[in-house]
Amino acid sequence: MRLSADQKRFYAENGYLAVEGVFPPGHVAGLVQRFEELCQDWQGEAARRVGAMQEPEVVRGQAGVATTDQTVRSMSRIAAHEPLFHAHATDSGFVDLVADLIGAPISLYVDQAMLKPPHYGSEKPPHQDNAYFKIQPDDAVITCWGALDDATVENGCMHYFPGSHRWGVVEHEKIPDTPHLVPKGGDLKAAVAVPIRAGGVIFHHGLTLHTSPPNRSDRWRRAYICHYVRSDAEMNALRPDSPPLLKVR
Ligand SMILES: O=C(O)CCC(=O)C(=O)O
Repeated sequence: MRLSADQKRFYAENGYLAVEGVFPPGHVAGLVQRFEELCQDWQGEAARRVGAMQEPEVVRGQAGVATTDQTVRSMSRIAAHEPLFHAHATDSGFVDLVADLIGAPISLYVDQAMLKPPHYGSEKPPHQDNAYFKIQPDDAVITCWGALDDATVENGCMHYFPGSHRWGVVEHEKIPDTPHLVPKGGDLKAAVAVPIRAGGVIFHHGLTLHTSPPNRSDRWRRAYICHYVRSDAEMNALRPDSPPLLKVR
């Protein structure tokens, strides 16, 4: 599969592009099963290696439920430890689509899972990824948001601010007592919901503002997210002692 001229134009104009059916159902089922195993043993060694974190409100005792396998919120740097996720991040058909949008050579900058549990999945406040990554040029970084469940408005699908990748880096401020950065001021009501089925991927530019609402439904909304960078870019937030990035093309 390669992207059409229309798809590339849509990405250039809007700063995001949803592509259905990038990964087959068997691949998605394998990732979901492994996430379920990691969540079941969320305090175990394998889950610790991939930085399994619980929903903050549940941890703070504000949700009225205990921390369980049903309240795990996120994991990070999974491809380095888990073969199925490594296979996803390096899949050549998938990387072809990334190359269509940012060119090559390409490395995996970082990968993460955002697992919005039923009922307790929290909002992801609006932000630009490159406000964190500080990669130059800005268009050398792309986020590939892989849906592992059908993502809908009800279970907290991604929402984008079309064209915001042309606004430059918007000044962000920290939400007190959280790791989140959010834009200072601005009209944040203009976001467009982008539902997508399991197996689809949403590609977004490093400067596109995005957010996702809470999951109040009784279904999971799990995503495996790969952030790629063109290997010749300047990576200003990488620590000097960071391990070498995984080259994917
Ligand atoms: O999965 C979400 O709800 C947020 C994901 C996100 O912020 C990202 O992919 O950069």
